[in-house]
Amino acid sequence: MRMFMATMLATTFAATLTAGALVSGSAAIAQQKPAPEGASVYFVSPEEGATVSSPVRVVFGLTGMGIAPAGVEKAATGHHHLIIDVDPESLDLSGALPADENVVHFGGGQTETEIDLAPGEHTLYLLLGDENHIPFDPPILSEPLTITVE
Ligand SMILES: [Cu+2]
Repeated sequence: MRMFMATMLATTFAATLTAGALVSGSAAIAQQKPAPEGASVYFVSPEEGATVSSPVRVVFGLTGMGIAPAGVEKAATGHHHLIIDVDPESLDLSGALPADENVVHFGGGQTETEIDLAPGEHTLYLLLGDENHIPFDPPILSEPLTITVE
């Protein structure tokens, strides 16, 4: 009888843990986290208005927070997203960001990249997302960076 009770308890405990993991791992019901005070993202390079050649090396800056890879839950951390030639206001910032040619995720925690861009003018933004790729509230979004690719 004693054995049986112990087994029951262990089973219940394991089931609770599994349910908890499912809940915290689901982006569908995850919500925006409040943005830590003073956190901001910015471009270290290239400079605003720069004329560059493709591939373009882009270096990301972040103050007031830390970087953590996607899937790793840690307070006051996130990962970078590079928004290319779309208005961030046109994206749904209340849920997980899409991944396409206009919204590039750096879920490995990268702080720089090289991107191929066609000749002409391009506008880039940096947008920080949490471990579920959801922007913070309010969004931690850079100023637009306008560059010309020759
Ligand atoms: Cu992401």
